[in-house]
Amino acid sequence: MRLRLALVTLSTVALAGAVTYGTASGAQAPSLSPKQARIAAAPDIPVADVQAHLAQLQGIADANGGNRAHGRPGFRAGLDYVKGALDAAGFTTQLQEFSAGGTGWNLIADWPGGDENQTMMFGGHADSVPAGPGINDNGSGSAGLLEVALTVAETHLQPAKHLRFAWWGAEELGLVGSSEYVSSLPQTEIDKIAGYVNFDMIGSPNPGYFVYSSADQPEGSAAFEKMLTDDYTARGIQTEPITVGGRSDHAAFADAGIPTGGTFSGAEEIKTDEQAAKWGGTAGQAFDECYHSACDTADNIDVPALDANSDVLADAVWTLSA
Ligand code: DPN
Ligand code: CA
Ligand code: ZN
Repeated sequence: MRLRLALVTLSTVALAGAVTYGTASGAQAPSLSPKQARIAAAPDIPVADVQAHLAQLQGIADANGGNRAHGRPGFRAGLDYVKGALDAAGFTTQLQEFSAGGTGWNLIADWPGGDENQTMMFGGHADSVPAGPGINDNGSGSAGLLEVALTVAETHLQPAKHLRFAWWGAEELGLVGSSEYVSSLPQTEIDKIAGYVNFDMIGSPNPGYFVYSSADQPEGSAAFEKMLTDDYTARGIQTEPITVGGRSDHAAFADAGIPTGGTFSGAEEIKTDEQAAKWGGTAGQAFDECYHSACDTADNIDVPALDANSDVLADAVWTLSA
């Protein structure tokens, strides 16, 4: 990990050097567009590190009856894996307990520092459905968030805003954990949250690249939509806006008047011919044929999609907390 980050730093320095001074041989340096330069500011997350977390979550499901569902032992075991890694890295973590036909927990992780009156939050749900291990839904978002949080720690990021990550419980029961969290906050705390960006299903095996639309959201969300969309564009990936509405954990934040955004690689919907033309994959097939099924296992992941989406997640954290 240390070696990997040293390399990231070196390549960033080399890139920055190339912009200013050209290469050592005196050849004309490739010039970076402002967007490309901004991407270079956030670390490239090695997808193998995200996959390693997914392998852990798969093993935890295997050892706990095949799932990580609310009210089942695999849920808490998966959350404890995430918490243990964050605690070791220097995050301040809390488990928020709630009950919903069984005990559930949210995991909240604060990165010390930054202006707490302007707190940027990033999160996704940590529970699976009872039918399977939930590796794409939502091991993918959980693992991407974890690896980006660990990279914040490794790089000793000192953002201007305060950074808070969240792994929600009982999303699959109807957004229970994230709703509990938002309703537990007094208005004075709500007012300190500058925004919330959600990552739910970011490695779909027949992927699409969707950015949460700001069309039906409060003022401020449009900036997140633009930041995320521009980031994919700079990577050569076309996106589509999507109205997620009440289908994921940003909803309680949006309802409380907090700007929200997110990315999504598709669930049970069918990929159209037009979408397959721009994204590859198989038209006429679901973005995730194993959605909410026993086959949502470690191999139910498109690795390039998980990689791009994890890198966009990192860039969102770096850019929106700056
Ligand atoms: N909320 C997701 C689930 O856990 O089933 C599905 C989903 C995510 C749908 C994002 C739309 C957008
Ligand atoms: Ca990467
Ligand atoms: Zn789900």
